[in-house]
Amino acid sequence: MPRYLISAMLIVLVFSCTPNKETETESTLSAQDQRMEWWREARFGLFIHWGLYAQPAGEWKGEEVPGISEWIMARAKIPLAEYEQLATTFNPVKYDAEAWVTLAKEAGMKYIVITSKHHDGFAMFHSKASGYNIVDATPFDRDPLMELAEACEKNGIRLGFYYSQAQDWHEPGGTYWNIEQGEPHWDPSLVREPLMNYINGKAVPQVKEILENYGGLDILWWDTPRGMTEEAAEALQAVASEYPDMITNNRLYRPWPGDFSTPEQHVPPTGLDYDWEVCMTMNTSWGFKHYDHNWKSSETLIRMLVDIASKGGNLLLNVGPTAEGEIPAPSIERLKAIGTWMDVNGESIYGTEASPFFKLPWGRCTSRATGEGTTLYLHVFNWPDNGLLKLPGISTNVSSVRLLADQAQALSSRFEEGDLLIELPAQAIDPVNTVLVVECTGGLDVKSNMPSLEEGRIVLAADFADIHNPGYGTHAILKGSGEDALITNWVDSRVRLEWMFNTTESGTYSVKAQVKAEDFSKLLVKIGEEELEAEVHATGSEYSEMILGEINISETGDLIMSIRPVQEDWKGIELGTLTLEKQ
Ligand code: H79
Repeated sequence: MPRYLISAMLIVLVFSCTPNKETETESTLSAQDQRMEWWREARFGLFIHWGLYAQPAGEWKGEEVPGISEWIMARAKIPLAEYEQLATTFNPVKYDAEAWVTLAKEAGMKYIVITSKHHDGFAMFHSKASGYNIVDATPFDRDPLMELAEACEKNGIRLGFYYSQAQDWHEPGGTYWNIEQGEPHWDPSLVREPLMNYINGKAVPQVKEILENYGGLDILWWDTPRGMTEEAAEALQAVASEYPDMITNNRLYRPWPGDFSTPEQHVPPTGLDYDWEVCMTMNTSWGFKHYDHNWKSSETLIRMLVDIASKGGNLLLNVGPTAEGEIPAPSIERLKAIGTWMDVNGESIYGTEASPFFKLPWGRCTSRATGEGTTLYLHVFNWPDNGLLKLPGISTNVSSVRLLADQAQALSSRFEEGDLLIELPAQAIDPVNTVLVVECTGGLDVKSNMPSLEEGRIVLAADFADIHNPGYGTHAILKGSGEDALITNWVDSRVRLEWMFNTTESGTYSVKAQVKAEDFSKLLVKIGEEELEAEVHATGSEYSEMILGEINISETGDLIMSIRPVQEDWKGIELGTLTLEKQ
């Protein structure tokens, strides 16, 4: 593709990232909208990381290799010739494509994305372009991706292939993690060649193969544009462009629009303007790692899917099958639990749109436009003790409120001071997430409940914080709600908190916090460019209200305040409500 076309695509990206849709050309918008239609409806897919790395499974020569298992070749600096030996024994005889696809389908997933070639360079499909592939280089005389494509076709599941287009640790022209820093490849026997040798000799031919031979892919999932050039991106995009119905992600090059963006291992705090898909592991590694037992609970995963849907995104949830070809039992258990929930509640996920509310302390909301108005699905994570569920700042006509799991039961509701109050049964039907269906007729007007300046104060409750926990590490936990909400277990110094708030007045504000600390700690409060380093002294076992200091807010409007530990002075604290007080 010529350079000017790439530039034109980037311009389209810039425009399509802005809410002003009128700036897009109609044809661009409708072609993209058309191919994205099923994906936006689907909301939930299965990511599969499967390759030679499943065999060492995080261990090399008796040593545990830290990090994600598919990176073992780079992390343990394994020479090519040694890593290649894995192929000679890779024989996943227990592989059953139909079983994998059925498992995904029963979990409520609508699509699957599988690694056709990861950074290690080994193709999990039959490739004429490189003999380093599962059919030609292993005793397993089958093409597992062909079998998967057939099972997907049979079961009505959409299929995508992941292809690591830049990093290929096996090729003289492929890139690797530190190539941009000028570091050599760890294996000196790999005599370097230009990137384009690899792109033209392997990546382009293999991408052609996967697009031609597997019945037409629904998604092509690029990864890590490390060391990519515009020329390389153009060559690969030219192949992808032959398939206008296929969706691609934003990782071909940087910056690159693709059809959707790809937050990895974290859920963005609010919705994004562009289509987006969170990719997430169930434990910590993507590829199978035999001693990675850090499993997220089914409850966490169900709520994560709902959280993402409430912000208008998709979830691509990962499994890492073993070298024998089996999906690990803890993953199966979780997929089944999600499936049980989706069987009853899928309607509140598929094809829904983002929540019209800023935040709901008791859970999340997804919505759907109907002929008569809007259906709101209220996902109640925390069942209120007083039996009343408050939907804040809403004005509409409510024609009915029902439990999604038990439609026969109509619930009473009333408006009070601009809020909708719903009378709930004494107990949640599902302690993880009980869904209510609120049918609204006519218009729907929601007044934002974003914390804002009132009578000189902005109150930032702990349950309005976005907790940014590290992918690997101890996670801070929110307990309680409203005035009683607390952030507990904030011991990892990489955890940071963020609040969105609105102010109509710039100037100096004092920052007050309810804190419990057993030891001295330091933290950094930041709003815009302004920073405040604050000391927290030991409070003993009780909470106490303390003034952290003063901070200048130079702008008005919607702003973000973040709090992060000062790494060297962090013993851990618990945090209740924060208040900004105009001086
Ligand atoms: O396929 C999965 C990851 O292998 C891949 N993307 C997802 C979907 C990915 N490749 N690179 N990254 C993600 C960025 C993370 C790189 C790291 Fe590292 C790997 C950080 C820690 C381990 C490289 C190796 C840098 C430090 C060690």
